Amino acid sequence: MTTWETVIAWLADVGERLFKFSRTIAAKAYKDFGDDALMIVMNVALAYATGKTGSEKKQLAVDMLRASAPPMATAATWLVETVVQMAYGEYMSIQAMKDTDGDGILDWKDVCPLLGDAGCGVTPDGCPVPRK
Ligand SMILES: [Ca+2]
Repeated sequence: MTTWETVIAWLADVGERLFKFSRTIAAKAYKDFGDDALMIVMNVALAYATGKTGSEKKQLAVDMLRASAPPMATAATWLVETVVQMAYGEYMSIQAMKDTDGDGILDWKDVCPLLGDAGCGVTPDGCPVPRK
């Protein structure tokens, strides 16, 4: 189970515990709530790569999630904030594992993140070895 799958399972469990009258519906709503949070965090990060501080982006994500979340989830402010916080953690770990050009050198240590293996291998810092 990945960290995010654990978060989603936890949310489904929160939904079930809080809303015993309709466990299945609540668990599903909370799982979707978690997925929405991750999507919102990713979209905010893409839209505001520059120009907003981390806490401004987090607040924006909290507001957007609150606006789109199921009413039973928005009742608890702490839950919206906690889920956004966890979605940020997941987003950061996805970013940390990203290899855009697929050359096996992760983006964060790839000097040429968009130039992969052009047929002659890549250097240890991720740039294509020039054709001889
Ligand atoms: Ca790479």
